[in-house]
Amino acid sequence: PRLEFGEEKIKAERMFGLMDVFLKNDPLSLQKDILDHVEFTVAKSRFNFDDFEAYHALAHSVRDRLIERWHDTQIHFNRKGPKRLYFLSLEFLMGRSLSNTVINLGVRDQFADALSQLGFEFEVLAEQEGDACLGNGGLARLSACQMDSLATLDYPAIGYGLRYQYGLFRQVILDGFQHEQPDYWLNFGNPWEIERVHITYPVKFYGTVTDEVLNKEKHKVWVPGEVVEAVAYDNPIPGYGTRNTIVLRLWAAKPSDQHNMESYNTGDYVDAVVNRQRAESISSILYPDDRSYQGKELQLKQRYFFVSASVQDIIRRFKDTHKNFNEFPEKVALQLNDTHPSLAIAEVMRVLLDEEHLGWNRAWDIICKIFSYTTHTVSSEAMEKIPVDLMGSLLPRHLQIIYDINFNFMEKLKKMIGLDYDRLARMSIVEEGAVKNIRMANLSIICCHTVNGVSRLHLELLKTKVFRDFYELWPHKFHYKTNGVTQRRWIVVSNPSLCALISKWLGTEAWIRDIDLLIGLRDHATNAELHQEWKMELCNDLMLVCTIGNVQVSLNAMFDVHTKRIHEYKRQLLNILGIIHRYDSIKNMNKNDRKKVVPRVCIISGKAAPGYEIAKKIIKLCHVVAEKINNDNDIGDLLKLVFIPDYNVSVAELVIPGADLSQHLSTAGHEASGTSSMKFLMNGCLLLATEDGSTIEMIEEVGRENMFLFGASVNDVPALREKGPALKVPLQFLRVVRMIRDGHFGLKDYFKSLCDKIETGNDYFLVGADFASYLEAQAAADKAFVDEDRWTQMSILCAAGSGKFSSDRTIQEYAEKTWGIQPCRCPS
Ligand code: 7GP
Repeated sequence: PRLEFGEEKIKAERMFGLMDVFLKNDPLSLQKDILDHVEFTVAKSRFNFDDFEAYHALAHSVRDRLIERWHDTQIHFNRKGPKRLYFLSLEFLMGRSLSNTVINLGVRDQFADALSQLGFEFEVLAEQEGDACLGNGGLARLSACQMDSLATLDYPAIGYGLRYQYGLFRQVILDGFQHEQPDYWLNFGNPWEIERVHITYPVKFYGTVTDEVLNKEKHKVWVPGEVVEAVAYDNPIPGYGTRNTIVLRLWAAKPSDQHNMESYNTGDYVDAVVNRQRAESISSILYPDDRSYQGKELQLKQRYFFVSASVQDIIRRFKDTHKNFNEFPEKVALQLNDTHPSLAIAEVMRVLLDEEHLGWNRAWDIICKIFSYTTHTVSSEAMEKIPVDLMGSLLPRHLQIIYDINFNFMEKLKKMIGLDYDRLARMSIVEEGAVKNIRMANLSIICCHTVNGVSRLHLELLKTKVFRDFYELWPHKFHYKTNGVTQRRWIVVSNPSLCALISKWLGTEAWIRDIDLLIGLRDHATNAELHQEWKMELCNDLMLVCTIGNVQVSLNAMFDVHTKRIHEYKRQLLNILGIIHRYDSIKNMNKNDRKKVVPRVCIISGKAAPGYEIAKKIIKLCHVVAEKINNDNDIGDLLKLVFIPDYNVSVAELVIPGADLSQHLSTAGHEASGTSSMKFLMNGCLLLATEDGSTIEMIEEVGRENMFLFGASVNDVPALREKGPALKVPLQFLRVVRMIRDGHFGLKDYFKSLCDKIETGNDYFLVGADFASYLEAQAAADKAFVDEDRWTQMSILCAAGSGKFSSDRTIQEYAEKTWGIQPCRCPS
């Protein structure tokens, strides 16, 4: 039975009756749909079209089904009127959509059958799709996983983001160096989005603020100097095992018709058009640096553009059904994904004050009830600061509001802590100095009811270091929700054979929605039959090998994978030094000892921010070392090193299922959580890791004995750093660094600064201090790998214990403890 529609029931039933006819999922209907789209959407003859055209027709047929469910979900939400979550993020790393969508809609096999009768293979067409890379790294992929969980768990949520025309740069490696190429991902059209030409909002910039009297009360009026139009592009996000389909609404900039009318009269017609065109640049490019905020005007413009359009949309939706803003907090929860969207605080305040005329106290009361904030870093460089001058010129009214919020806060604070000027200065939203800055983290903490960290350790660091002053003031605000990833994409889509195996042994597919069931695998952890099948499954390495290309690798090698953004704190350098050490040791072994060596294929992949010189040197070092090792016939296939260029979601989907061992080497206290480790763990890949971020919680879930842990703990780190030049590093470490310095791999001048950075006394990330313990963990991994039964059992136990790290669990915690929203399930 379909939805009930009140008075419109009859009309709606007739319409949905028609839809039913259109959107049947039997092979014949699907084929007809696909061919219709070939003929009328792609505009190719249905008798002659290639894989690429078939992909587009297929994608449109899938999209039709998405749209139907999305409409039904919207109607249902509108009828029920639940509190909604608005998830604001400047970054979403969605990757490809096709495979994930058909799986969530439950029509994968039907489409595959229909296609095969048309002479096409689903997998081949799926390869035609490019990645949507509208984000940098962990934070952005987390948003994508969370959208999947929000839809699957039936939460009434909307994601808001920016529709960048250029996603994260494509990494091209030329002679071992990273080069960045623009990712104009919309080149061939994007079948997964729906342009909403009628959903547009004006966004204002620059100008002046004046006082006006209205009904005897003074009001601020912002007269902008520039107006740009925001257009909505909707990307439906289907839940799994539910009809619910939510939306990710991305904003694109286009020139506004409201403005610049004069220039048309003065004869500057061409200039005026060129100026209009410039408006579009606001949403044109994703900033590729996840380490620091540059204080660039365009970036601030981008952020405000996104925030203003989203806030207008949210308030419009509220006002469609409500008159009184007192009810706003009962209907609206706004989640800030890091501080990037935190201008939303000042924007909502501005709308409530200047447009809705609520008065300061009422407006402030609402602000304090609706916003929550999650921070994704522990590094103070990554904390966003906006120069006051920049803010004052671009957003003059917002600067006033932020000053007012700060004034009130400072007055209150003085009463609470007295005249402790250092602490007052640290907690102020305004940072004094040569350049005055607005501290967006302070603004967020002061205005949000909840501040979340992304792992238990992260919260500890927030409390004791990063936000200590604030924690002491408001301990109740600080919480954590350990990150999670979606098992739909990271097992069901990317590792279908493991998915089938798990379902077979658990006797159900229910774990795809209810991840806690995975624990049931523990009961079979020593079962010989499962071991046999699991080992076969792990042998999927073969797939990986084929894609690695020219490097000849041994099939019984251990596939050792290290994939993530290149950062000093993530210590790819430690891995490379370890590889050099392994190479050097093998070279010095006699024939007999060499027989005992476990062959390794080391895979490294990741992008460096374009301006991050040291990270780029690490990539080059990886290539020169690979060049040397891979061409050394003397060691044959005992050791290989492969750098996979252009790491993105699709590459991750390929390597994660094939990995035996994965590395997570951050210096303890630097990785807020880490999420790739969760994907590896779910896929039964063993972890070689430091006790950092969410790894600490993994130890509790899968047991220390099933992981290879090493290195200084968070508590050790300060003392080690303090030692400076007196810090002890092992001889092997000095030896491998010396090899690089001496030009063993060439380019000794080029690598000098890299070597200097890890010299004792200089080695902030403790590569030398952790080296001995790293080698021990590697040796333990080799030893375990030889014992096949032990390794297989460990692998099964890793997957079995990975349930906690599903984003379903994370989202449910957020919903219940932070956002106060309830599931709202659309009848199917
Ligand atoms: C990352 C963190 O580095 C990572 O530890 C965490 O798992 C992930 O967020 C998701 O919470 N941070 C970013 O990607 C980032 O851009 C700058 O942080 C604010």
